[in-house]
Parts: sequence; structure tokens; C-alpha cells
Amino acid sequence: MFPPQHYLDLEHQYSAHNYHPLPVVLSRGQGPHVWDVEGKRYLDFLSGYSAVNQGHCHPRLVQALCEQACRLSLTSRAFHSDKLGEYAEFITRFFGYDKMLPMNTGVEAVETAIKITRKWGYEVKGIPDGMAKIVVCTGNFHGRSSTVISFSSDPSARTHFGPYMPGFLTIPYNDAASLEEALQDPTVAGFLVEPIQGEAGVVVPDEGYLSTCKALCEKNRVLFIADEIQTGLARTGKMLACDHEGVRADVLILGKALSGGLLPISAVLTDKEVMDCIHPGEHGSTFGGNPLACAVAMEALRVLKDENLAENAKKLGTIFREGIRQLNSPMITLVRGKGLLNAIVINNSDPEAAWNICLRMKDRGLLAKPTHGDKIRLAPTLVIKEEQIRKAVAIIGESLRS
Ligand code: IF1
Repeated sequence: MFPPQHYLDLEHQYSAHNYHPLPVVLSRGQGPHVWDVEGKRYLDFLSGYSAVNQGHCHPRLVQALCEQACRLSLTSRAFHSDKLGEYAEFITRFFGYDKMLPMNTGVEAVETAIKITRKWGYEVKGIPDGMAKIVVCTGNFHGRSSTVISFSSDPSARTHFGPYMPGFLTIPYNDAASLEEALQDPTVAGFLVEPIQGEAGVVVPDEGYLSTCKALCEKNRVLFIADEIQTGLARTGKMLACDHEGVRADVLILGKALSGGLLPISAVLTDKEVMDCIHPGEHGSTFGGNPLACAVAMEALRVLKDENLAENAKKLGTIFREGIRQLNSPMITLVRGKGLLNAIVINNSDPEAAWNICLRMKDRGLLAKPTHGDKIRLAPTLVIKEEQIRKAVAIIGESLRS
């Protein structure tokens, strides 16, 4: 172990400056906690951007990883393995779909969903080749590939990364009327939406928004594509955020906590009519569906259910938001969220206010990071306990007062 500055200096000299991390150097994680190189313990309120819902280094997941890693980690899809079929059956039954396509990172799964939707648009809906459009929402975040940033409304995500991929229509989020209008265009194949917008600062749409959009998609024969990479897997108090409205997406995109944070695992789930548009050799990836990912993903899903993490997120999310409101802090404009995906909006003219509050929270043993200036996302692991939630509220209160 070296002093923290040693690690910061190495990163600064040899790694791209594509992030602006909080000045903390972590070396261990267990459950809701992480430790820095000086042995200080923190409550992790970012949870790997919701990839660590099951808690850091969950013993069951580490065991699944190690056992499989000692047997067979990768065959590529040139050959079959004894894990992919078992996993495909497991995950499709778990969420109630006919078929799945395994990928690695979230953005790869989003790209996969876009390609599958376009192909379905041409081969099933009959859209003229090359004309398919996908509707997206302002404030979206679906990843950072060149296609996906083409329809981002965030200048920092897209400036000087052009030329941009055509074929996307942008409408306002939480505005079903604008979707109804956009769907009059017969060349629309899909509507890609986050059930709650994460990067925009945990923007929760009105009750009924998702079900209204799903109905509009059905009426206009458009695929409703739910990006549940961040909102899924128990994070918002249900297994999927769409479950709050009983909405079944035509195309479901999962990532992040599908692996419990141990390795990149993502997946696209849909039914036969859509997935059978993909034929051998038309899509894939070296690591997609590797035996290691299959073993870990099955265990990650079992842990969510066995430990009732959705119920825990629902119960503790309510306690958390209530606790924050009771702080009655003049620094907080509002707290919003669902389950354990929450954010506070900071009321202060100083653009650095949210950042400085995060530094004070760090000093008091809680790690979180601002998103888009004045909002602080607060998303602990879902294995957190009630007394730890109450302790976190106290730390936030002290940090705001200091
Ligand atoms: C960063 C946060 C952002 C996502 C949704 C797809 C992806 C993500 C809804 C792509 C990834 C991460 C990426 C990370 C910051 C973080 C994030 F909201 F989760 F905090 F940016 F919005 N769909 N979200 O949230 O998945 O390819 O990263 O596995 O890029 O800075 P990925």
C-alpha cells in the first residue's frame, strides 16, 4: 500500500482523463461498504452506478466466479458450452420472455437492441430498407458508443464525436402526447426509453407514463424498448422499474447488476417474432455468453430473489426519502427517486456546491458523486440495512450543515 497520492499520480500520468473522480482511492469492498488504501471505511452510495446491487464481492457470486474460472472461462460462440443454454433458459423464464441474446457491456446491449429493432422493422413491419427510425427522449443516457451518443442531448457526450448516426427521433421525456405524434410516422420501428432517467438526475416520470407509451406502441406496431440497465434488477423496489406499472417491454435491456459488479454482463430479452430476425453470423461478440458470465449471472439473479432485495429497496427507499425531507435543509430543493435509486437537488448558486457536499460526505464516511452539476445521485447497494440508511441520512445532514 502507498499513500493515496501515489495512485492519483499514476492515473494522472498514464490513464486518460475521461473522468473526474472524487479524491478517494479504494482497495476493498464488502456488502454495502468499501475501504480506501488508508483503511478508512465508507458506505458506498454510488454502487458502481447500480452494478453492485447485491453488495460488493458477494460471497455467492465470488464463489460462482471462482468455480467456473477454474473450469472454463471462454469458448467463444464458435462452439457450444454447457453453460449458455442453461443460462438462456434461466434468464428467459426469470423475466418471462421467449429468447435472449447475451452481450457484455450495457451499451453493447443497447446497440444490439437497436440493430434487432431495425431488422424487425424491415423484415416484419415492412419499413422500406434503410428508413427505420427509433424514437428516443431528451435527457437520455444509453451509453457512449458512436451510435448511442448520436441521439444524446448532452453536449459533453456528443460534441466533436460526429458524424452522427441518423435514424433517431427525439421527443420530450414524460410526454406521451409527443410520442403519439411521433408514432404517426410509419417508418418508426421502436421507442427506446429509460423507465427512470438516471444520468439526468433520477427523473421519475408521471404515474401511467410507461403504460400509456406501451399502449401507443402496441397501437402503432412499434417495439417498446426498456433500457433497465440501471433501473432494473431490484434497484427501484421492483425486479424491473416497468413492473411498477405492470408494463412488459417488447425488448428488455439488462446490464450492470446482472453480474453483481464482478464482470461486464448484459443481455437483450425479447420474443421469437423479434429475435428470430437475427440469423447466424449477423451479430455477436467474442465474450458474449461466455461460461463465466453465464455462471455469475444466474447466481446474481438468484441472490436478488433469495435476499428479497427489491422489497428491501422499496422499504428502505421510503425511509431514506422521508429522512432526507425531515432534515428540512435549505440546501435541498427536493429529493426524488424510487426504491434505492434517489437523488437530491442542491439549492445553491455555487456550481461547486454539490461537489463540495460530496467531499464533506466523503470525510464523514459516505461516498456519492454529483451528476450534472446540482444533483447528487444517492444509490447504496440493496443489501444495506435500515440503521445504515439512517446513519447515511445523518451524514448527509451534517455535510449540508457544515
Ligand atoms: C459513464 C449512471 C450514466 C446506463 C443506462 C446504458 C448504459 C448506462 C440507463 C451503458 C451506463 C453508467 C455509465 C457511466 C456513468 C453511468 C451512468 F446513470 F448509471 F450513473 F452515465 F448515466 N443505459 N451508465 O445508465 O452501460 O456501457 O456503461 O455498461 O459512462 O460515465 P455501460
